[in-house]
Amino acid sequence: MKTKAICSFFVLFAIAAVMISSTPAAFADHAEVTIATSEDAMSPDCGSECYTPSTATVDVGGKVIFSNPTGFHSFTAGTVDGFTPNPTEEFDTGVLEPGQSGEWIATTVGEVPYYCSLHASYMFGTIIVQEAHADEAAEAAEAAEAAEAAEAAEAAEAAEAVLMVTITDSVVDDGTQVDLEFSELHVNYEITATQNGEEIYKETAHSMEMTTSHMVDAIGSDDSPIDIEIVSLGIGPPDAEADWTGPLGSVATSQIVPEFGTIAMMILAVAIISIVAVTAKSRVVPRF
Ligand SMILES: [Cu+2]
Repeated sequence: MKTKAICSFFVLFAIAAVMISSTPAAFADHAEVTIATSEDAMSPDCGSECYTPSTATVDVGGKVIFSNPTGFHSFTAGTVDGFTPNPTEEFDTGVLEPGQSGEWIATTVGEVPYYCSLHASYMFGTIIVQEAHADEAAEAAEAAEAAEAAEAAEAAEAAEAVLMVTITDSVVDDGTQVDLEFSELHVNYEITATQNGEEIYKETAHSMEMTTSHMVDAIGSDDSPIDIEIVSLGIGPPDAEADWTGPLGSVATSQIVPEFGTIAMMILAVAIISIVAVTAKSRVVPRF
């Protein structure tokens, strides 16, 4: 019963969402537009809105209705040069009596100015004829552009991906177990252990999981700590080097000293290196 109620709520929600999302498209259409003469258009008092709206938009193939509720006016396509009317003949309703109307089907994209033949000195309007669904096309283009921008931002973010490694160690028998925890899966990396300026361990590895371990055959001491360095080679399957992504370069270094005991000691979680910063080896790393 409860499930049913929840389901019907979601159905209602979905219907509402569809209605909301389809509404702008419906408003964006200009299949038909009505232009009316203003009530006070018998004198220049009507100002810029002698025809209402004075600028109307219609799709190619759309219908313009010329409405004349009061007074005597015409809708005559053309311009007026001083006192000389220049009709262009797209349409001319002739003088309409109060309550009469006319109509015109737009056929060509463009702007059609018009005037009233009785009040040519002050009564003007413009009809903008546009491709059908021009608004929707513009909207779609805008949406596509936004999507593209989001994608680019995502790509940029991926390029700046951060790879972090936590190095933990513990003394096991007469060696040191170095545990690594990566912030990403499938990290290809090189691990190097150095003691007394001597490289005692070096391996290139791939971490199938977030965590992985290495056994170093030495124990660090105050006098001769072990330095661990992890260098990222890229993230991806081990046999597809060309597709590797992510940060390259030194990701983390740490120094293993024994006085904190043999139990796991979190030494370091450091280094944030973007692809660009391959020179990250010179990065300052906190030492313990
Ligand atoms: Cu008029």
